Amino acid sequence: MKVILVAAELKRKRPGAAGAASLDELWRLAETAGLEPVKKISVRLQAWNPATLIGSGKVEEFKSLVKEEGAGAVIFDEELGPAQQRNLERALGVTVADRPRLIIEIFALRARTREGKLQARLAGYSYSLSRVAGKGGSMDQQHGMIGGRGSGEKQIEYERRTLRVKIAELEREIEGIKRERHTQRGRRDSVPMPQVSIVGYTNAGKSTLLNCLTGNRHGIYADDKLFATLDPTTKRVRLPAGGWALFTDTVGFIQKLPHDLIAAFRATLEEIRYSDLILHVHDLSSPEAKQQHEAVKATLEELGVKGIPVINVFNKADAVTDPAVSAWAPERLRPVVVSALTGAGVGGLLAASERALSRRWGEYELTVPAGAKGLIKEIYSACLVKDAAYGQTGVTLTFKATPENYARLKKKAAENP
Ligand SMILES: Nc1nc2c(ncn2[C@@H]2O[C@H](COP(=O)(O)OP(=O)(O)OP(=O)(O)O)[C@@H](O)[C@H]2O)c(=O)[nH]1
Ligand SMILES: [Mg+2]
Repeated sequence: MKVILVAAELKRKRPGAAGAASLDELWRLAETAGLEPVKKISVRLQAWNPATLIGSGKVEEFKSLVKEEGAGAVIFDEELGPAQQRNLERALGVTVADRPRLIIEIFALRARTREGKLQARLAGYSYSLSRVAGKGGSMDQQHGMIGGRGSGEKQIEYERRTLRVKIAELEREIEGIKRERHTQRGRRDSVPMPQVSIVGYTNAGKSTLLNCLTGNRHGIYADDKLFATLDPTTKRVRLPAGGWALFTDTVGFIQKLPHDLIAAFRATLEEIRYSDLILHVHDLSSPEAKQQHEAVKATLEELGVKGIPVINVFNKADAVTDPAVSAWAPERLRPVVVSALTGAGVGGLLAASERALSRRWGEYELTVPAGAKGLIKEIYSACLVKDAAYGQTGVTLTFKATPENYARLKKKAAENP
């Protein structure tokens, strides 16, 4: 299906490269969703139109453009309010969507595992729920006289309730899978290994980097596509001194990542919070590296990731031809420059990872009531337990763990009198 892409910004904002880059990204997103973008348009507005985002003159222009191009949909880079979306659809006579909808669509198309599929569906329902909720006012205005005010509201209430039930079901199912994964992991790793999360902007080269680290170039699917990876993969990687660590490659981030998606993928993304080290992979060859860096940091913050050491990896060094492009790798980020494609610098990255990890695991002691079976199990699965002594007050466990993990468990123990 042919689609027209639109980015709108206010006139009083200085025109920046950011808007154009965002529109180019929207183009790639549309292609990823299997659509055929035919035109991209930037409009500069005096003010936002609450009914249609863009003014009525622009709406008319787009209407003829849609006909001319034979487009089946118009996609906006900005998030549209539910009423705006419907008004635009009515005026243009074709499907109107926004960036969040498109990204959610891509996730639904690309998810492979059961968990990934469930999470994508959950995001879709949450998105729809926010739309139905917003539908209320204008529906009544539109149909209040014909169907009677009451029936419109009943219909909305029914839709809302159905969505809520579906959302609750999906959340339960996802929670179940997450628990299963935790027990499986507990069983598998009798000696827990340090966990390293590979995060970064979509297409930065995370999967390629993990393939390079494991020495298996084709182990994980890597492709020049946005959101090539949706389901996390964990691989064991040998560190220079001979120990092992678990590296997890996961879904990439993007600017304006829909909140519904972040919420839906929380189960997957939460794992990042428990990692001992984060490798933040950047595409050094991208002129957008700086904006991408900020977008990833904001998403990590939204996920509640803090206090975990980060190594800023600047990838695709081999593809940097213009030195001005690579100028953005500020010293304060202590960049580790690599090429996952050629392997250059990857040995140094492993050594740096090892150094960061070795600073991380301390030895701790915690006394928990002998009856707190769940907590004891958790300590065994998340930490390296060296000793367990049964006494009057409970079990005293001596274990190695990260400070965050210890703080988390200590808090749980305190809540578990
Ligand atoms: N030139 C060059 N290309 C690279 C390098 N690393 C990755 N690529 C290419 O960049 C594209 C994206 O790589 P992926 O590893 O799939 O990126 P990703 O970060 O996993 O992307 P998503 O899973 O989509 O978020 C692929 O075409 C890779 O071949 C590199 O060091 N140099
Ligand atoms: Mg990937």
